[in-house]
Parts: sequence; structure tokens; C-alpha cells
Amino acid sequence: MPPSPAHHDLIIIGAGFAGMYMLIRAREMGLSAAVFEKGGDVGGTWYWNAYPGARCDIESLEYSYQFSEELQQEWDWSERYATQPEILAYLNHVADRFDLRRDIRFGTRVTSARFEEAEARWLVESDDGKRGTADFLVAATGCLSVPYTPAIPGLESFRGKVLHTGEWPRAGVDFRGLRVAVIGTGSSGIQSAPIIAAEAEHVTVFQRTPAYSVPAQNRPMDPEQQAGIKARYAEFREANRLQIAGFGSDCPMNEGSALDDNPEIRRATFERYWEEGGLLFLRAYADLLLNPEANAEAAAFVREKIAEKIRDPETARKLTPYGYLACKRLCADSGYFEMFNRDNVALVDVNETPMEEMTETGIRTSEGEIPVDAVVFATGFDAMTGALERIDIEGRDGLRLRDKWKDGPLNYLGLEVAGFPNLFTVTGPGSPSVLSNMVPSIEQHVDWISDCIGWLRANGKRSIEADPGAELAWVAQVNAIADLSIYTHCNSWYLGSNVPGKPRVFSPCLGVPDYNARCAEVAAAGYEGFIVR
Ligand code: N01
Repeated sequence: MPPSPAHHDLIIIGAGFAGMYMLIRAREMGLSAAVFEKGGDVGGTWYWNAYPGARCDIESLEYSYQFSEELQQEWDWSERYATQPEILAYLNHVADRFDLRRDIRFGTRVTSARFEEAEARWLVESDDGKRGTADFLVAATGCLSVPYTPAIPGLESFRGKVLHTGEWPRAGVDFRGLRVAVIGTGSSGIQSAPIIAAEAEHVTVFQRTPAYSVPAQNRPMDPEQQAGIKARYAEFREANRLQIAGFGSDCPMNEGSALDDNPEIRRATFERYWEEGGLLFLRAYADLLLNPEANAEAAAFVREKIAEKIRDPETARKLTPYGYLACKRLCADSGYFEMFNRDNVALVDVNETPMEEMTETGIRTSEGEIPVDAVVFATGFDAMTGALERIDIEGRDGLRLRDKWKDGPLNYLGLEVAGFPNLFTVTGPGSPSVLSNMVPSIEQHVDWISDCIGWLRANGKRSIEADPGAELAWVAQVNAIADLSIYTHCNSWYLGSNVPGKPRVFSPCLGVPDYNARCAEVAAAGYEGFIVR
């Protein structure tokens, strides 16, 4: 007989921002918790996405925890937008400061989780044979944690280096003297290609859809700005909670419509927000993501800006984005378009020149073979649902999560799923998650889950799960809100349409303030919309 698995109040899957904070809250509540983490250390997204040029496009002073005033006062950021190494150093500091590692099993990938109805507990198993049981299971598995690599014929025969931005080697990669292919031009491709091009002998960028990108306007942190925000951190965080995406309160949204201003004022407004940098450009007018005509004005402005940066007209033509601005996530770059003026960079538009196969030594396109020594897949993720569906999660009566979600992720508030009692999903599909500043959204979820567990215990209850009716109504509401925007009018990973065969369903919930208010109301009403036993 194998030994009985250790029992905990909570098992947490993942040790990124979400799992780490969940562990801290569990300990504060006097609960025993074990964290299972696939990686070799803490960090989640920021552990794996160690590709050259990786940095956050939410400002450092906002993309950080707020649960501890001491922590937010003692940590200093060195740049407006933190690099991946700096964010990882911050998370390591948090792990040390709160002594988190003693409850985290690293190098442990959870393979299955089964709800045992008689005991009302979860049995969790991992690839290294470790098992555990818990009253509550918290999936802190991340929204963008399963890399997606397209099935290119002949990939297995390629003899060079094969890399994915989302699974970057810990030791780094020396590109000197190499001819490199970068496939994909979303945020990861746009950040990594210019840095790789500065080091490699040659880079060929393979583009399927030209990206809208706004310069990040990154700069060293202004010490006065940092001190100023630290002096009013609580107010600053509160002001951000009232923003539609949970960040940017120091760059107020221009509440007007882009269509109400005359062309000169509109242009001046776009210029001003362009100078703010990155995602803040979308705050130029309140209707840019809601009104197609307003969006078209902003898109034309961005196209013009992009064209000014590229010397070769043919390259400029290929790089010119089309369709709705920010329907796919807007990118923030540092020298991406300028990179194409380098002699050692080429662009292949795979719509005009399809990739046919990989050979032992390169990539064969419809126009011949391009020899390369390394291929960087910047091709994104099986987002939102991918990590949860990779685990064999079995709820009541043998119901499997991946079967339940075969037509899309049914859930309530992005927090719980009917048929899966005591399973909580941090920033799950159906919550603002990727359409918000992730860190405060994670904290809001972890606080809600902690309060919920505390309430269950205080009231002598053993389990909570979403009511099937509440779940259907919630998913309908999330989609109805999305239909008011431009988000459903293109192919994007928000819709799952980047992964062949995945159902096309819009997963994130638009609007942080309303969502947070709804979560609070539901809890105050004794967990309305949930079945509590
Ligand atoms: O992935 P993506 P990502 N042949 O899915 C292309 C966050 N993030 O890793 O658009 C050729 O956005 C695909 O083409 P298309 C951020 O939320 C944040 O870049 O589908 N190309 C696309 O160009 C971001 O949105 C930061 O036509 C193929 C690219 O690969 C999210 O992570 C930094 C292809 C994938 O783009 C994901 O970003 C990095 C094929 N067969 C990431 N298949 C910051 O904070 C796919 N593509 C700044």
C-alpha cells in the first residue's frame, strides 16, 4: 500500500504572483498549504519568459504587490517598465522576505486532481509521483503559461536550435554568429527580435499579421516620481482600482469621443498620448475600443507613425497593420520598426510567401530555402484555459473539466466552476485578468478566495461551487459586454482563435471596477450564485 498522501487545508498549483500571494494569505489565516510548481523556482510567467528584451508593459510602480505596505516601500524599481530579470528579482525578494520556499515543491508538475466526494477533498497527483490531499484546491496556473508552437512540417528534422519565448533556456542563448528566424510578431516577437538582431549575424522575421505597436517610451525610473508615488501609494492604488483596466490613473482617460474633436485637436490628442507610451495611448479617447469609427481614426494615426520609421517602402508596406487597433493586444515596443532598417534583418510575410516546411538547415518558403541556425517561436500561448485543461481535473460524478469546457470555459466570475466544488481559479477565464493589470487582479481574487474560505469555515460549511444557472448567465454577460467592443471582430488569443481547433469564445471580462463590485456584492449576499453545503 502506498503511504497516505499528506493532507493540507489548501493545495495551490503554481508559484507565480498568484500562488505566492495565495500562500501568504493562507498562512496568515492559519491554514496549512502546499504549493506544487513545475518550474525550478518562483516566478511563473517571469520565470519562463526569460527571452532577450522581455519586460512588462504596465509601469513597475503599478505592476507589483500592494498587500504589504512595507514591501511596496522597501522595493525600488530602476526603470519605468521593469525587465524580466528585475521582476524575477522582485519575486525572489518576496519569496525570501516571507520565507515562502519551505512550502513550495519545485520541479513538480501537477498531472491530475480528483474531487473525492465522500471526504469533500481534492486528491492531487504530480509527474514526480508526489501526491497530496486538500480541502481546497487553488489553480494559480497563469493565463499565458502553456506555450503554443505551430505544427510546421519537418520541424523535427531541423538540426539547429529550436526555442520558444515562453520557455526560454535558463542559461540564456548566445546568438553571436548565428542566422536566426523569429516566427511571430506579437508582444514577445516584437520585444525579442530587436535585441536578437543586435547580436546575431542575421535575423529573418516571419510575420503572419502585422502588429499595431506603440513605442513604450521606457526610461530610467525618476527617483522623484518613485518617492512621490510611495508617499501616496494607498491612494494611488485606490485610484487605479477605479480605472477600466485597473491601471493608468496618473494618465487620465480622455473621456470624450474621438469623433467629437476636429482633426487638428484629435491629432494633437493622439500625439500627446503617443508620447505617454505603450498601452496608455488607448486612453486618448474613451471610445477607441467601443466605436469602430473612433478606432479607425486612432488606427490611421498609428499606421502613419509606423510608416515614418521604415526606410524601405516595400518593407513598410508589409509592416503596415490593418483592421481594428488593439483588437489583438496592442504591443509596446522599443525600436521594433526601426530594426527593419538594419542590413542584417529581413521580413517575410507568410501570407505572400508561405512557409512550406523546415529542413535540416533552414526554412523552405514558396520562394526557396532560407538557411538558419536557430528558430525562435514567438507564437504565443494556449491562453486562459490551456494550463487548466492540461491537468486531468475530475469533479463530482466523474465530470472532467476539459469535457465540460469543450465548447468554451463555463464558469462563474472566473472563480469557480459548477461540478467542481472547492476548486478556485485565480484570474480564471471570465474575470478581467489579461484585460487588466494582472497583479492587482490577482490580489483581488486571492483576497476573495481567502475571505470565502474563512466564511465557509466560520459557518461550518464544507464546500462551495458555482450554481449552473449563475454560470450560464455570467458567461452570457461577459460575452454581451465584449460584443459592445471591437474585441470580438478579429482573431486573437482572447478568443482562443490562435490555437487550431479551440472553440471561439471571448474569455476575459471587460471592466475592472464593475467586476470588483460584483464580486464584493456576491460575497456580501452570502455567496449568491454559489451552492454552499
Ligand atoms: O503571443 P501572441 P505573444 N505562422 O499570440 C504568430 C503577453 N505578453 O507571446 O497574429 C506564423 O500575441 C501570430 O500571428 P497571428 C501579452 O498579453 C506581454 O507575443 O495569429 N505566425 C502572432 O504574430 C501578449 O498579448 C508582454 O496572425 C504565427 C504571434 O505568432 C501575450 O503575452 C510581452 C503562427 C503570436 O503572438 C502573448 O504574446 C510578451 C504561424 N503558424 C507577452 N502561429 C509585455 O508585457 C502564430 N503566429 C510587453
